[in-house]
Amino acid sequence: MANVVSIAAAAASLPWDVEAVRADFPALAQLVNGHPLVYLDNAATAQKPRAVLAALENYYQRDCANIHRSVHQLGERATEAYERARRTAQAFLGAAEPREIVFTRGTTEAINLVAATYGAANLRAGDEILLTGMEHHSNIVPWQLLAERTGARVKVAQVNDRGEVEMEEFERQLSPRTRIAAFGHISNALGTVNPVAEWTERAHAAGAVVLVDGAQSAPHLPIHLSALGCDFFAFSGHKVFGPTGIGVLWGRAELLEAMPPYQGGGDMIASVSFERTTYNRIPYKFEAGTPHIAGAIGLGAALEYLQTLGMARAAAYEQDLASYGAERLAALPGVRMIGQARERTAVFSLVVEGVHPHDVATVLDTEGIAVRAGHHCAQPIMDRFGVPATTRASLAFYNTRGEVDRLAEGLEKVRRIFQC
Ligand code: 7TS
Repeated sequence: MANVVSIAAAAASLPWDVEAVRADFPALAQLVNGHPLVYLDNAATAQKPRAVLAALENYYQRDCANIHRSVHQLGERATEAYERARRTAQAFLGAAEPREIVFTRGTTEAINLVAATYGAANLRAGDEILLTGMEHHSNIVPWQLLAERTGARVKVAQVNDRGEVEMEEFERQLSPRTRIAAFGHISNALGTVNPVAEWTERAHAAGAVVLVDGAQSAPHLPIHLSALGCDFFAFSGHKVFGPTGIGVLWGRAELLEAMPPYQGGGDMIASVSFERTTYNRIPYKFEAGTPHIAGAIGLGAALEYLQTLGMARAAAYEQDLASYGAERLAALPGVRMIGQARERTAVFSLVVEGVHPHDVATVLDTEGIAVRAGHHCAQPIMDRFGVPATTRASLAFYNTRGEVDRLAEGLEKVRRIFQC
C-alpha cells in the first residue's frame, strides 16, 4: 500500500494555482472602496466557494424537506444529502465511524455540549480542567460554567513571551485531578500551532480526556485524528469555507454513548412517554430538533472541495505566505507583531505603535483591506501581552503575496496619516 505521508508530501510539492483557486470564490472578485478586495479576516470567517453556494441552492430549490422522517422523494434526498455530509466530515477528520460525527451550530456549541454532558456527568468538586492561556473565550467560558456547577477548578498552562506553552509548563499544570484538558490546535489571536498530539499524550497519562478546539486548524492543516490521539475535536463550518450556523463535534463512540443527552426534543429520542423516555443512538442523541440541514449539506460540499484541493498542498502554500508575511511585516518600522511562536500559521496580530487597532482597521478598509481589530475573543492572551487589542490579518490559501504587500503598504499609510 502506498505510504500516506509520501503521497501527502508529493501532493504538497505540486504548484498551487492561486488564481484558479480564487476564481472558485465569487466574493473575492469585488471592489471595496474602489480597490480590489483583500480579504484578510479568514480567522473570523472564510469566504465560500461556488460548490458550497450551489449545494445550498440545490437543497433549497430541489431537495427542501425535513430529514429522518419523510418517506417522500424530497425527504429521502434531503436525508441522504445530510448523512452524506456526515460521512464526508468523517473522512475529512479520519474518524473511525460516521456516528462519531455530531452536527452542532459550530465550535462554540460543540464545546458547550461536551462541558454540559461529559463534564457534568464526570466532574466532581476538586477535579481540575486544564486549559491554556491562549484559548478563545469559547474554550474558556463553558468550562468556567461547568466549574461553577460542579465545584471543579479551571487551571491554566501559561504562555511564554513568544506565544507558546512550553511542555514543562503544560506538564506542571497537569495533576492526577485533571479530568479534562481542552486546548486550541491553532491560536486565533497569535497563529501559534500547538503540539496537541504531545499534550494529548501527557494529558492521557495523567488520566484526563482531551478536547481539541480545531476551529483554526481544520481550515489550515490536514487533520488526522489518529495522529492527534484526542477524545473530542470541534470545528466550525463557516471557517472551513462552509456555511455559518453549522459545525462538527467529533467524539470517540464509547464516550459519546456514555454521555447523557444535551438538549431534549425531536429526533434525539427512541421512545417517549410521560413515564419514561429513552434516547436515540449516537449521533442522533445529540441532534435534537430539526437541524441546520442546508448548513450540513453546504459544509459537506466545503469539505469535499477542500479534499479536492488537498489540505497538504493548501497548508504548504499558506506556510509560504506565513513566512513571507512575517518577514515583510517585521521590516515595517513602528509595527510590532504579537506572537512569535516557532510553529505558526499566517495569522498576524499587529500593534501599530501609537494608533488604536480600530483606527488601523478603518484606514485599511478604505484601501479595500479587510482585517479584524479587537481582542479576538481571547482577552486573557491580550492581557498576557499587555495590549487591549490588536489588528489581525489572517490569511487563507486564496490569498497572495501581492495581497500581503497591499497590507504592508496599507500599514505604511496608517503611519503616514497618524504621523508615527
Ligand atoms: N475557537 C477558536 C480557536 C476560534 O478561533 C473561534 C472563533 C471559536 C473557537 C469559536 O468558533 P464559532 O464558530 O463557534 O464562533 N474565532 C473567531 C475569530 O478569531 N474571530 O471571529 C471568530
